Amino acid sequence: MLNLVLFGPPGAGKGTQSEYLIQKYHLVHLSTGDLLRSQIASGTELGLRAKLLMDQGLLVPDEVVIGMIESKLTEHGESAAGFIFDGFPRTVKQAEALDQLLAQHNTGITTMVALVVDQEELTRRLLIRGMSSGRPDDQDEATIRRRVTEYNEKTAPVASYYEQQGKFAAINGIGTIEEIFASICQQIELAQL
Ligand code: B4P
Repeated sequence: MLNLVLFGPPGAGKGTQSEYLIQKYHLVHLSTGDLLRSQIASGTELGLRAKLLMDQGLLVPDEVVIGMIESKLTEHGESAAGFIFDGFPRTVKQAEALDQLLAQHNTGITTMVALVVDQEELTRRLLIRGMSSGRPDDQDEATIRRRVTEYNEKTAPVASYYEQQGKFAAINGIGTIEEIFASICQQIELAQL
């Protein structure tokens, strides 16, 4: 099984690259951002609570996202060729929970690939997306800054968690989508040797 964590700050290109990776490796795409937005669109209680936090650029509580991932892993079970985790884990607690969940399915993370993009470029990308996506968290610089602060404080330590396990690679997230995709594939192939 190939289980990939795609990592990086908001707007680094995780969702964009996931679309290419699922085509090539036939992985199940698990994006906690997409799962939460679908709860919001359905008007569930979970979605309403998550929206209050997401619109402010804050992370949703660990138990909520871990619960969503747990049910998706159960749903796809052993039938999947592997999973691409996009936007998850975003805290060390989520990373520990993911290891435990995957162990229950007799598997584990193959590698984490981190997309490195500077804050100026992130802000530029998110503001451009905000003009057409209608996503409230992409609309203004203050909210984007809060998302980057959340990332630096709570999410960045997740990289060390995988580094200590020897499962971490950082690549340049600036360039064409094709160039970045090629670098990610190279890292996946190295991890599978
Ligand atoms: P996410 O949905 O995960 O969103 P993201 O970090 O904004 O996006 P991503 O990195 O995927 O960027 P994309 O490819 O779209 O999270 C949203 C919110 O949900 C969080 O703030 C949090 O509140 C909540 N949440 C989600 N998961 C959670 C968790 N595990 N725990 C707690 N809370 C959680 O790219 C962005 C833009 O850049 C696009 O417009 C794209 O076209 C452009 N782009 C991509 N690659 C490019 C390139 N190479 N060059 C130029 N532009 C590029």
